[in-house]
Amino acid sequence: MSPDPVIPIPRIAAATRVYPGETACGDLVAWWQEGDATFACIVDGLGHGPDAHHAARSLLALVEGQVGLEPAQRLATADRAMRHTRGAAAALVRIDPAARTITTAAVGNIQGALFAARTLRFDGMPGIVGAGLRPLKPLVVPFTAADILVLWTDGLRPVDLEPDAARADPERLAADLMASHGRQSDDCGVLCVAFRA
Ligand SMILES: [Mn+2]
Repeated sequence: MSPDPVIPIPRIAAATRVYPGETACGDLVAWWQEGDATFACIVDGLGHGPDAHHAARSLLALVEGQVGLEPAQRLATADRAMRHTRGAAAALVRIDPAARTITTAAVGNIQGALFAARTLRFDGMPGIVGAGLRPLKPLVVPFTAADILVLWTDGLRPVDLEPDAARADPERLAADLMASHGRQSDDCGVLCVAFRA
């Protein structure tokens, strides 16, 4: 079987929801392009409210500012720069469409899964970004255009997807997962990546 010559284009969408009664959300998401690679990050500032939001904002600014470095290196740098914040759980992924690989690094109570022919789940390594990390082990995962990547904070119950979910529009999927899996007891965040052109 020859590889599909069409380079998949990541399509990303996310949903966040603030803890009832708070105005600042501690769960944040971001994604951006660096050359041919797409980066995506989901972060859960510890607790909720303005201090959680501040920690999450700090992490996003730090990881976006380290062009050329691997996801694991970026989280390690963020860890050292965030000691004055209350800290955060986070997952940072780099998607390389031509190589069809996802490089992930995750710390703390963040979960991710690549829903593929065989679902691959990855949890955050124990720890908190900002509280001192042990060396992070990056994970490189191959993907196909039919797969879907979902990252979520502990504001959502564990996500499982039907095989045909990959056909869904990621925006719709993120909104549906928020509605079906989001807890009322925390900030919530979910990020979905589809690869079908
Ligand atoms: Mn949380």
